[in-house]
Amino acid sequence: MSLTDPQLNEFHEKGFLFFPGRLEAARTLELQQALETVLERRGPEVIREESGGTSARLVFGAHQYSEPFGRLASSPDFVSPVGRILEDEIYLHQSRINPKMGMGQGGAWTWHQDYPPWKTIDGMAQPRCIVAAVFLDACTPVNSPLLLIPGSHNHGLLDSQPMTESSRHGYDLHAITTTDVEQLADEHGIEPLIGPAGSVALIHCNLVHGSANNVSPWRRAILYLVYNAVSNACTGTSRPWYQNNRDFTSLSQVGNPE
Ligand SMILES: O=C(O)CCC(=O)C(=O)O
Repeated sequence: MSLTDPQLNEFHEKGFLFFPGRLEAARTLELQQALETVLERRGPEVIREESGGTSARLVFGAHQYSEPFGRLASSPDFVSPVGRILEDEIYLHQSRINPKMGMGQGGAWTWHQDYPPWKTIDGMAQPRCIVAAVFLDACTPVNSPLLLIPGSHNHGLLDSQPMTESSRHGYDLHAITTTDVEQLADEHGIEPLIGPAGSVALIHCNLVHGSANNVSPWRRAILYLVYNAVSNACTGTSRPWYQNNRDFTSLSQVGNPE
């Protein structure tokens, strides 16, 4: 997947690019099958929903213990466009899957930017980081698609409050203020990411986003691959491997695993 100059301009203007149905059907199916095993996983890398019950809210690090996810994460399909946007060698800072189970089990995500915990906890100096969102299920208007505020990344790092309950559960979500959300949404609008399983979005780490809880009967799983520029490698060491990968080897040197 190589990017054209107009796509590059669109990324800088909107803070994301969306490629509906980007992965081949066979690869999407392989990931969906691998997801079933990943969701069985027990361990600190699996963060449960705060509402109680057993549903996973996030499963970190699948690229390390599930071969199809590992192969995808170092695929040139991601390494090439992300490297072009960041104009640098890149490595994978983190991967996480949000299965967003149906019937209200998959909880809401308040409006936030992804960068604050990486900056404040992991020591990521600059927001030179791109999140590749890979749809493992179809995202429709009814199963709580990811909502983005286009152009919000150009407002820089916004004031935010760490949500203590989330921190306790290992995921440090920094909620931005209602005033900022209202102003940004009035200025730029809100776009839902809707598309079939296998769709891919490349998202700037300062883009404001969120989602409602999934009251539909259908799961809405998305894999998030977080790529950082090698020259921006994190200096913090407090978080474990599955949240702050310390291997900064450039993915272009890992070779083509396809
Ligand atoms: O998948 C979602 O609904 C939201 C997830 C999210 O915002 C995140 O992981 O930062």
